[in-house]
Amino acid sequence: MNITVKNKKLKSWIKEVADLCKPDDIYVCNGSKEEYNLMLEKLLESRIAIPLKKRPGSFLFRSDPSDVARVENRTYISTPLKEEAGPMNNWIEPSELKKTMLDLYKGCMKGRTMYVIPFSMGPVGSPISKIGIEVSDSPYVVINMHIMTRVSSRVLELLSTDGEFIPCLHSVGAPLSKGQEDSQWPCAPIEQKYISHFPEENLIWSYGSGYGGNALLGKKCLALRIASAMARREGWMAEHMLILRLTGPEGKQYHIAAAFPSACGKTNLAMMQPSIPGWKCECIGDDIAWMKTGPDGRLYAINPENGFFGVAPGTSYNTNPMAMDTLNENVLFTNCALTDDGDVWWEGMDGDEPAHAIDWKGRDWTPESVEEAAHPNARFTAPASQCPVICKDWEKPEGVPIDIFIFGGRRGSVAPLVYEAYNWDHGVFLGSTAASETTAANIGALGNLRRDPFAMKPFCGYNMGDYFQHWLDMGDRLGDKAPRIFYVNWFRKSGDGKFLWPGFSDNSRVLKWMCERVDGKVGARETPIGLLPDEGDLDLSGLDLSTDDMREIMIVDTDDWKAELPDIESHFDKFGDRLPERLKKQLQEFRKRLG
Ligand code: GTP
Ligand code: SPV
Ligand code: MN
Repeated sequence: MNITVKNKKLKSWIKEVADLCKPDDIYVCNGSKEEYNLMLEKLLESRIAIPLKKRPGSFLFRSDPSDVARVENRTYISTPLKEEAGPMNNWIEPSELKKTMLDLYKGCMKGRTMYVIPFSMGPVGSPISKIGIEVSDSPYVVINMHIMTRVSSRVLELLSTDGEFIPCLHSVGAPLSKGQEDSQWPCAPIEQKYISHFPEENLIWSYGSGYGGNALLGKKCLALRIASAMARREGWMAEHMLILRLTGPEGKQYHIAAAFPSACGKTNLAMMQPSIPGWKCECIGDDIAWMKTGPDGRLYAINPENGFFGVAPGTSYNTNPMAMDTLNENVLFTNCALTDDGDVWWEGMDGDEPAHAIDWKGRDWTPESVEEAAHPNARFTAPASQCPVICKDWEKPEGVPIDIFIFGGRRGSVAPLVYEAYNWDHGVFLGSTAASETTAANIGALGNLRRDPFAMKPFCGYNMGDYFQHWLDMGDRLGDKAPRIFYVNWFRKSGDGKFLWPGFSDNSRVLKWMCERVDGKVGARETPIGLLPDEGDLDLSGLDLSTDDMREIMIVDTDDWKAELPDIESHFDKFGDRLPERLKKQLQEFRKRLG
């Protein structure tokens, strides 16, 4: 081990894990640039990292084809009682799960170095921040954690001898015997993968995957699943939300937090540059928001992350120019294609397709190839500080006051572009019944419509029925200072399968309407699902959109919504007596409004 650890709990945990996993070495990380470069050198030497000539300090990685996204069916919330994990989580009783996993962890780091990664979610030392220590046998995880979280020796100093931290144990689950050559992307087969959470102990155990949220444990595991359970106990919120600051023509600021499911538009909206004159948008975070009530009784949000782990395909100067400008240097790319001139490429990037590239599986690719060049869940890991529109206040420990909450999802039909909740309870009803088509961010079927309440289905660390109640309780506490709640769908399609709404920078038109609603400048018309913009209130100036298309985007078809009722009912039924009465009432009222 390269340094002496002072924290007692950490010291004994490191020993315990080392005795169990049997690594060849132990290295405690300090978060320095030298350390980052050292890891990269190792990864370059073993040809796991591919340097990109066109982007200084940037590298491409190719994962194993079996390890390309989160694995929701192998993700567990392990509480003593199944009831505490609730109907939307996988559950195994803690002692049973630990027994299974301890068997897997036995000797799992043989032939590898065990890295101890001290990190802070939120600025180091801020009262809202949480300290985690990830132990991992993957140098790829170390460099990604360097970007996505604040890895620093200052974290260990803060912990001192008796400070508390959240232990996050990670192994790729691929021990090496003496002389055995390592594979390009070590990982374990799917049936041995476990992404486990023990919320009552603030403990995370991950085994068998090296990809994204399965392995970068500060993100979904700590900042959402464990943090959501802490937040409920302590009266705050941990949400799968982007945070942005919108400034209107008169200089008034609005802070918006939006929850869309994975690969449904958070990064894009977070960095969006308004197409309407006079409006300015700055990014505070693109994936996770932690929110607490401030001294003035309003809700304040921080982004606990330090970087973006964003979906690459579809990212272009046309759709998300600020993301493109974030990716010029110091970026880690995973499962993108490699061009002949040493750059990355993915479907939907600007310009012509390359005539030849190496696909994410390392094979020759041409435009005639049947398969995609980049995996649909190919991602970039980039420092948030590199985003040209990162808000100057993005690291403010007290956060920013939220004016507007947006829920949404990806639906080719039924849900219109935008509507506003009648009140907080109705907003919670909209969040709790949100439905979205599944994406490549999880290994599983694509394009299946499912209920993904508050975009938290894969990320809520306790019974989702209690989570609904927590939202209602927060509303009660915030009273008239509660943010206004809206619902959006950027993804409605025409009969011929094309997106009706231009989206991206034109989503600013929808945000503008929301701000004008907040300021009481515009009215709205009542419909069974909520309040829709009055004719002419949505700013469509300069937009090339036919009246027919616009009408179709806004249609609220009562029959379509009536047809949703049985599914909403069976969704709610799953929660039994954990479903708040106030949501039952909302459903009754919805049914009544539908007639
Ligand atoms: P996670 O990182 O998985 O949590 O996802 P995210 O919510 O940040 O998703 P992201 O912004 O990366 O969007 C994923 C996909 O949605 C990309 O293919 C985008 O091009 C597409 N997308 C985002 N915004 C819009 C939009 O306004 N209209 C349309 N049609 N597509 C969009
Ligand atoms: C998501 O799937 O919502 C992500 C990517 O943000 S991952 O970090 O892999 O969870
Ligand atoms: Mn996400």
